[in-house]
Amino acid sequence: MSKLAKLLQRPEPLVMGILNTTPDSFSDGGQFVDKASAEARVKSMIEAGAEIIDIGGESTRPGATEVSVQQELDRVLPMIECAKQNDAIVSVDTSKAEVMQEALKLEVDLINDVRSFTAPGALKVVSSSDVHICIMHMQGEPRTMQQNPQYDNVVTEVQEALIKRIAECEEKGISKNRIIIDPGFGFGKTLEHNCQLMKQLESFRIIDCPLLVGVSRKTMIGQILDKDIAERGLGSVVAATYAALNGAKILRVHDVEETVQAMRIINAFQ
Ligand code: 7PJ
Repeated sequence: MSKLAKLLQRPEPLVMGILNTTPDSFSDGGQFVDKASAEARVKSMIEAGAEIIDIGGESTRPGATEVSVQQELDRVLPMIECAKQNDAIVSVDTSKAEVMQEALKLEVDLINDVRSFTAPGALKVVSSSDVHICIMHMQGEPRTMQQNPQYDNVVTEVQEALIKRIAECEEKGISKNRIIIDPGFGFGKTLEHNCQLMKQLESFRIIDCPLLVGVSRKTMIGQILDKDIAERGLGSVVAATYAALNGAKILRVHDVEETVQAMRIINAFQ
């Protein structure tokens, strides 16, 4: 059994620390682009208790510029090596089959694709390995997804889409025990949709795959609190804690230290 599979059997949620190596990512864009500071960031997240490091080289922010395969590889591969050397479980946040392929050569543990492996060749690359994958729900595509998101029932529609995607992955030979699911907070969803999903997070249990939740510093936190990105830390930790108490197994966060503390507190009570 893989290291990640073992950890997912544990009752306590896992904290996934975010490392963006992009100059234009919405929250920490530009802060970690040079190798030394990115390495320092990886180390400090691990010290703070992050068990997974999620490494991304392409911003999915609406309006973000596209990056080439080579650019993304140049950003991501050195950081994978760094996180590996520091004994982290490594996740790569990418949609490109070529990047997935190279990351797999470095024995990453998880491929996290906000586009759910819909790019040419992506599903094939992961199906011919035994890596874990995270499939995320998104309505539309990053550039335009926030223009006019619409659902009759956001919770059932997101669940149905995830169930359908799991079946498609299984058809390609990816067994369900390799799949992690994510409702995709903020990806083609209004504040109302995001709140509905959070309110009914428990109901994702019926899908029977580990649930990943990423709300860290997102617009929804800013909308509820009327705060800019730099001031969304506390709200993000509370939202992650709510998610953990309602079935989330992996929390994708920027504020690792604070989230780990929150998890220690709730674990002590359970
Ligand atoms: C998510 C992600 C998320 C997963 C991003 C941001 C935007 N991957 N990648 N789930 N968000 N699985 O960090 O706000 O919610 S990029």
